[in-house]
Amino acid sequence: MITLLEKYQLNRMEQPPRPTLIDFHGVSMTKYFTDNWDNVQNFKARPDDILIATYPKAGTTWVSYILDLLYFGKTHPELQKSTPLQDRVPFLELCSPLQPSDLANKLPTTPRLIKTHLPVQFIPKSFWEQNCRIVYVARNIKDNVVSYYHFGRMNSLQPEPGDWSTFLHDFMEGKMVFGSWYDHVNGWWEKRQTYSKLHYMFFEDMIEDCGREIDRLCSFLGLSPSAEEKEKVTTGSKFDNMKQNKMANYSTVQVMNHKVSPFMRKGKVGDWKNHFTVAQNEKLDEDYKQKMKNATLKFRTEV
Ligand code: PPS
Repeated sequence: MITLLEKYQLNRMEQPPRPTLIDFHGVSMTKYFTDNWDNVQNFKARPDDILIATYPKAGTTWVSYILDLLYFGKTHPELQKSTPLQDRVPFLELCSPLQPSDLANKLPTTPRLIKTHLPVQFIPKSFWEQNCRIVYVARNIKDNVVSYYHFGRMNSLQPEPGDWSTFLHDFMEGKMVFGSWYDHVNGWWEKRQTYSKLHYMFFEDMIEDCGREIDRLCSFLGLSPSAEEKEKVTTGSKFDNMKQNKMANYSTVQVMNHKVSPFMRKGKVGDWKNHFTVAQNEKLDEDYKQKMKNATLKFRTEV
């Protein structure tokens, strides 16, 4: 049987209808991330799997590409030229013909790098049982919501974003795919206290000094790239280079309309200042104070 999305893919002029949000065990989701739930929950992680976890738009692609270069840049340079990043780093919970089925088990390389946006309580238990390494990337709320808004505009697998002020309101309410930003970043932060193989990193730190963050990643992963290899990773993963790189910029994904907003959009800290009104900024600061009250987790909205 042909699915709706396949039908729309056959006709490249059309896009699938926008999904609507559903309440899934208390978290807003869409069917594209829940339809395959039993398989997701039964996913068989391997001890050397590396999970890259983020709230959407926090720097998943950047860190995925860095890890891909670190692990396979030297051994499989041909893959980076021929295979889009989204096919080299499977999206754990994505259920759509955009991703070949059982992609993680068909990867030609190990360790497997696997991407997820799931909140910590939804992670399949095999990742914990196998004591897998997990890299979590978090981004300050203001730039995160701006990036998510533009992503909603350009990606027809996302619910209709509405206008900016509606989107911001919904975001504060947690009415977003993958739920509340607050719950996500805090949930993973708390997990870090009890699960030692979790490396929690920040988009802003990467912008400030990507080389330093790559060193920290390598030390977490037990990697020791040569100076030349590290230079290749640092250069290859620069925003402008990734933006030009068809294998890393999502230009091959049909449901994304890069003319509306490119996937590799700005890649900055502080773009929120071009979007928030003074009143919106005050409202978000107030919301933040309420919801992050006891958190030791600190973000920077400027670098
Ligand atoms: S997704 O769809 O959730 O996987 O998106 P994600 O990759 O997490 O986030 C996309 C944002 O990350 C920016 N990005 C980068 N910034 C700086 N340097 C590099 N190399 C880089 N790669 C991706 C990307 O531009 C999106 O942020 P915005 O603010 O929208 O530009």
